[in-house]
This record gives sequence, structure tokens and C-alpha cells, in this order.
Amino acid sequence: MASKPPKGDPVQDAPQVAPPQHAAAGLPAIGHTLRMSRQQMGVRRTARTLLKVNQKDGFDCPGCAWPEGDKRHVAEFCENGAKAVAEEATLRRVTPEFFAAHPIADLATRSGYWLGQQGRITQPVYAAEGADRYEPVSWERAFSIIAEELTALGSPDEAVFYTSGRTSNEAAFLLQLFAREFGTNNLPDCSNMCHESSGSALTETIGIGKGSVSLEDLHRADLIIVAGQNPGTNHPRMLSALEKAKASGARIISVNPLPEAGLERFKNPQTPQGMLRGAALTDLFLQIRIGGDQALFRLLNKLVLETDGAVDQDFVREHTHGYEEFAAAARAADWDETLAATGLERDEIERALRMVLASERTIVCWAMGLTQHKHSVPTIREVVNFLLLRGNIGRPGAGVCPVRGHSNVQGDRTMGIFERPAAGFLDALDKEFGIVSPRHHGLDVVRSIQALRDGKAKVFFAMGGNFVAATPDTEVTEAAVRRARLTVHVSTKLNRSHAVTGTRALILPTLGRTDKDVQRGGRQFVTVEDSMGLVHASRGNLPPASPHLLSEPAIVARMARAVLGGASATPWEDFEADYATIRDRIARVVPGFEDFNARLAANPGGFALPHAPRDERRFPTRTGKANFTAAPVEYPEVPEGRLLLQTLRSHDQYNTTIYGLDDRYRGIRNGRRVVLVHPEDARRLGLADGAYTDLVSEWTDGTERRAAGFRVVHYPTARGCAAAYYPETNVLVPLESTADVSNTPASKSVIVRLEQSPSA
Ligand SMILES: Nc1nc2c(c(=O)[nH]1)N[C@H]1C(S)=C(S)[C@@H](COP(=O)(O)OP(=O)(O)OC[C@H]3O[C@@H](n4cnc5c(=O)[nH]c(N)nc54)[C@H](O)[C@@H]3O)O[C@H]1N2
Ligand SMILES: Nc1nc2c(c(=O)[nH]1)N[C@H]1C(S)=C(S)[C@@H](COP(=O)(O)OP(=O)(O)OC[C@H]3O[C@@H](n4cnc5c(=O)[nH]c(N)nc54)[C@H](O)[C@@H]3O)O[C@H]1N2
Ligand SMILES: [Mo]
Repeated sequence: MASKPPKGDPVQDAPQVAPPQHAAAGLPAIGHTLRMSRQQMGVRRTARTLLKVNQKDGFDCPGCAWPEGDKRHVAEFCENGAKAVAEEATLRRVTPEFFAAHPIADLATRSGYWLGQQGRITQPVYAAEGADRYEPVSWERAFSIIAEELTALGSPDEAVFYTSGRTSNEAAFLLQLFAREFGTNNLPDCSNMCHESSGSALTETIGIGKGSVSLEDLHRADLIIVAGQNPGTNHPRMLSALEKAKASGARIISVNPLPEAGLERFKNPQTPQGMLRGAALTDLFLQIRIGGDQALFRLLNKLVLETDGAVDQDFVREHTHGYEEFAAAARAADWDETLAATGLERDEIERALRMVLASERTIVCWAMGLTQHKHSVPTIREVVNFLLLRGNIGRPGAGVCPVRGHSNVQGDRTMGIFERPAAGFLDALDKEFGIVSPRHHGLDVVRSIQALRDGKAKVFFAMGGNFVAATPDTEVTEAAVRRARLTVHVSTKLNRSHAVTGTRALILPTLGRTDKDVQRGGRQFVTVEDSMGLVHASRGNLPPASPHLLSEPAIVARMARAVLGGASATPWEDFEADYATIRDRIARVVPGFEDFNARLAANPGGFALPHAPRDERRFPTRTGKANFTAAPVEYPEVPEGRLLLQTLRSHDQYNTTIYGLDDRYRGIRNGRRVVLVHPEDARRLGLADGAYTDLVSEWTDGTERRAAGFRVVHYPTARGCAAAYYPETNVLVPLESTADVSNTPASKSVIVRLEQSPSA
């Protein structure tokens, strides 16, 4: 299997390389923001939208899920948030004429960047069986096509309803209600590929799959460990929080195979002094080998255990379970094995230990660098062990901080978008709506692809996202999706998934965060939940991209009426007319949302959901305590002559949405097909800087996958490791290569060999 750069669009992937930078944000970031925004939106619209981002009366930034904090700046956004806004609020339009001029086969030759640049989709379109292109279709006809296909299924479990993380609480609640009334728990979501490992590990150990810290906790911490995360690009507003923590004396350890500019130094654009010099953030950089984190935390735990008075005995006795077994496993940790697994030096780990012991309040933040490995769940459990040992959960300035990606990915889960819902949630849903939800588990992302591949799933519906580009094993996945009877995409913009169609295919264009949403019941707002469990309202203020768009809640409500008809007693029409009526139901079904509408009215800045470990040191686990765990230490073993490849984000992308071809902080310009390799490894493998190579992944069943034509960049990553951008490298990730327990694709540990391009 092989993938080549797309031909047939004018995007020239011709990477140029300069040395990586050592600081993030500052003036270049502002210039960049304004330039990109003006290109997409013009001057007036730029001002009108950017001033409303993350304000109490404005819309929630469609970028990341970092919280807003209570004192907001006039311009509460970052460079990459502004790009996300510009991408959505663009003045460019995809019209029926566009679809007439571009058959599906033509769309399939275009790059993701080109597709995104065409603008907002303006009308529902349909590709009938055998048609070579999409044509305009009425909303009514679109819903009747969905109804035809769904009601023709042999079982409701032959349908799959995917959700990406921008969907509002209201739309997510309706979608899961519809799926369960229809009769399936097949509700995979982007979380399955993202923080599922965090959710699995945290639910088991502390009883709730969410982070336990607030922004104030970060500001108050003594020590913040940032592991497997690149906030300078992916959560830029987090840098302000780190800066503030440092100003009050916190220390920061970064654990990463790459020296990421944002973590080195932050030039805060909100302060004059920050713009000039910036603040150094990282006190200790542990340049770890990919996948070495469990070994690192295990050894730190051993060293803490061996230090007199370092363990918080009272906390351990009162609040935890499984200590003895864990302590025995930790004491067996071995220095040499840890140094080999992590690639670190002994004195680096000893320095880290001194900082750990000096801290009374420790927070560990993490993202995809910890969640997308085979052994991600035991790795995150080991982080929990580490925090429990010194009582760092449920105390101000301390705790777990999995930093979420999509702006409402956490809220969608809270609303019941989950293929393995808790029985209690379904009981409450059934009682409220007089339905009988299925109790057997549904399909997650990887299992949905397998079901499509095997002909067991026949209708694929996506509430946002870009399924075929975000998922692993691109060629296998695309072939699987093409087998569907019907594919439906609710989307704002064009992407690769629209070019990979089932027998019949629909694109349903929808309002985004920035668009004004007016329904029969008047102007509506929606709500979202950020990475720290704060729920707040989001109101778009721009005239919608086209008069033919429907909101996400309206699309689900109309689909439900078309599919369920008289069999449903749910007031779908009322839900569409007035979202407050949806919130009234959420209030009665989802714990923590009691008096939802009233609390929103009383708290314009939002309100916090309850979190038992954080609020009362109560751990709703099976044992009723916080659980220590004692899994064997794992780390990837890489055969001779191979490298361990991580697939990550550049500075100019939002997941599969490509804003531009630069990765400024890493010194890459005008191209994305690059592979970052340590100069020594490159030399050993005979790869000159600037040489072109194919990436060939090797999987345990003997199969190989190839991504062709990558420019080698000598780069200071950890030894034995490599990095290249997603989604271009998803073709290399075998569908079966997933994390134990969470089933998240292991897209940060792909064994590859680099082969001279035949074409070069
Ligand atoms: N601008 C922008 N913002 C975004 C996104 C975007 O694409 N663009 N995506 C959003 C989403 S959905 C998400 S989930 C987040 C993603 O946010 P991140 O997790 O920061 O995203 P990645 O680019 O995948 O970066 C992974 C980081 O982990 C490091 N890493 C890789 N492997 C390992 C390892 O084994 N150990 C350790 N310690 N580190 C490792 C990498 O070097 C890199 O710094 O960002 C969200 N915000
Ligand atoms: N190899 C590799 N693969 C990965 C990752 C990785 O690090 N490496 N990361 C994984 C992660 S963390 C994630 S979260 C997934 C992301 O997977 P997805 O969430 O599926 O992908 P996105 O690229 O975020 O989706 C972008 C599309 O969403 C649509 N969209 C944008 N805004 C809206 C809206 O308001 N409403 C609707 N209905 N549609 C909208 C647009 O059409 C846009 O093209 O990818 C995963 N895949
Ligand atoms: Mo994500």
C-alpha cells in the first residue's frame, strides 16, 4: 500500500527549512493572525469576529478546549484561535456551481488544504447511486433519503453516528437521544482517537474521566509537569497560565522528545514586557524517547517511595486502595532499564526528583504524546500513582490535567456521546423520554471502520469532523467507507471525507460557532464545556454563510422526525424551535446540570460541573477509593535500523484542516511532507539533510504501508525517534495498532524504516 502527494491542485509542497525557534507568540504571531484573518474575512469582519471570541456575550472559540478564566482581555484569543475563526468565518463559498464543475473523482485528487480553501458550503447536496457528482437537494428530500436507508437496515446496529468535538451540548444531546431511540449505541467520536486513554485510566483510578484542576489551581501550583503536549501551537492560551504560575514561583518540567518553542519561552502579546523579552517557561527539559513516560514515572515513584517522609501517608491510608501492590512493583523499577527506555541521563532524573520532592502542589498536564501509544492507559495510570503518592489530588494547586483538544469534545461525552454509556445514564434517559435504550455496547471509531469493512455497518453519519482523514490506515478506511450504502456528512467546510462516498452520499451544510442562529423561538445560543469542566454559553454574531443552512440541533431534530415519525413521543419540533427546552431535559438527565437554564442566566461566565475527587476528595470508583495500580512497565522496542515515528500537528493546521503550509516554530516553511530525524540517526541511516525518502511502516503481521516522498530534516528530536505530520502519515498507522483498553489508534508509536524514494 502506498500514498503519494495529491496531484492536480496548485498547492506545491516544497518544504524549506530554517533552524527551529526558541520562543512562541510575540509580534510575528500577531502579524500572522491579522494577515490570515484579512485574507479570509476582510477587515470589517475580522474586527467584528475577533473581538467576540471568548467574551461572555460572544462565541466560544472553535479552536481548543482551554478555559477562558474570569478576567477576560479585550482580545481573548490566540493566533491559532484566530485562524480557526477565520477558517469558519471566511467569505469564500462552495456553491452548487462548484459541485457541478468538480466531479467527486476530481475532489478526490485535491489536497485537504485546497478543499478547505474553497470556503463554506452553502446548500445541501446529494450524490445518487452511480452519479459522478453532487447535486443540490432539498432538505426534505435529504431527510427522506436518510429515513429510507435507516429504516431499510436489518438492525439499528448497522448504522454508525460519528461526532467530532465542535458539536454543542444541545446538538450532542439530541444526537445521542435520536441514536438510542432508533436503537443503537453506535456513537463513536473523535475522543476515541484523542483522550480515550485518559478517560479509561482516570475513570478506573479516580472515578471520573475528567481533569481535576481549574485555572486557579495552575496559577497556584509549585510544580507543573507538561508531558506529551505542545501548547505553543495547540493550546496557546495555556502559555499565559504557565507564565502566571511561574510569576508566582512555580517550576515547570517539560517531558517531550522535541524541544517545543512554546514551552521554552513565551512572548505574551497581552503585555508590553512579554512582547519584548518573553518569559522562560521550562526549568527542566526531559527529552524523552517516544513511549518512555511510563518507565520515567515508575522510577520517580520508586525514588519517592525510598525518600523518608516523601509519601503522604495520611492521604494514602484514608483515600487510596492498592498501595502495597503498587509499592512492590515500583520498588522493583530498575535504573538501567529506565535509562534505556527513556533515553535520559541519571542526573536529569535526579534533578526532576528534587523538584518533585520540593513541591507541595504538583500538577501533571498531558495530551496526545501520552494518549496515543499501545501502553497509554498504564502510562496515565502511572501518572495517577505519582500524584496519589504525595496526595496531589483534591488539594488546591494540584491534580491531573488532561488537556482536551476540540472545543467541546468533553461536553459531547458528558451529553452521552459514548459507545459504552453507563447504565445510570441510560436509565435516566429512558425515564425522561419514555424510551428503552439498548444496553449492549456500540462501536468505537476503530470498530466502526472494521464493521464498515466487513459489511456489518451500512449507514455512516458524521456530525462534523473528517472521518477518513482523521482515522488510521487511510487506504483500508477509505475502502471500508466506500462500502457503505449511505454516507452523510454534516459539515461547515469541504474535506477529504466528502470525496470518499458510499453508494449514496449527502453533504448537509450547517451553522458554525460564529454564525447567528435564529429559530422559530427567536435567537438561540448553545453551550459548551471546556477542558476544566466549566459550562458556558456560546452565541454567534455573524449572518450565516448562506440562507440555506440549518443548525446542528435542527438537522438532528428533522432527521429524527423523518426517521422515527409517529413512533417517537419526543417533542423534536419544540427542541428545534427553542434550545432552552433541550437544556430543560439535559437538566433532568445529566447529573450536575440541575437548573441548567437558570444557572446560565445567573452566571454569564459559566458554571463548574461537580468533580468529586477535586471538590471533596471523594473517589467514586469500584473500591470507593482512589486506586493505585501496578501494571508491568512497557515501552516500544524498535528493531535495528528502524525509527519510532510520531504523527503530530504543525503550527498551521487544526487536525485535518490545513490553514497553511508553514510550521513556523519548527522552522519548516512551504511544505508538509517532511520527516524530522536526529542528525546522528540520519547519518547512521545514510540520510542527508534535504534528501527525499519514503516512510515504510512495519506491522507485526508482516504487512507494510508506505507514504512516499518526504524531505528529511535533521532536527534535534530524541534519538531513535522521528516525527511527521498527520493526516499525511495516517496511511502508515495499522488499523489494528491501538492502545490496550482504550482502543485509541497508536499514532504516536509507528515503527518505520526510511527508504530512498525511487522517484528521487
Ligand atoms: N492550532 C491547533 N490547535 C489544536 C489542534 C490543532 O490541530 N491545531 N488540535 C486540537 C486537538 S483535537 C488536540 S487532541 C490537541 C492536541 O494537542 P497536542 O497533544 O499538543 O498535539 P500533537 O501535535 O499531537 O503533539 C503531541 C506532543 O507530544 C509529544 N510527544 C509525542 N510522543 C511522545 C511521547 O511518547 N512522550 C512524550 N512525553 N511526548 C510525546 C510531541 O513531541 C508533541 O509535542 O490540540 C487541540 N488544539
Ligand atoms: N495520525 C494521527 N491521527 C490522528 C491524530 C494524531 O495525532 N495523529 N489525532 C486524533 C485526534 S486527537 C482527533 S481529535 C481527531 C480529529 O478528528 P475530526 O474531529 O474528525 O477531524 P477535524 O479535522 O477536526 O474535522 C474538521 C472538519 O470538521 C468540520 N467542521 C468544523 N466545524 C464544524 C462545526 O461547527 N460543525 C460541523 N458539523 N462540522 C464542522 C469541517 O467540515 C472540517 O473539515 O484526529 C485524530 N487522528
Ligand atoms: Mo483531539
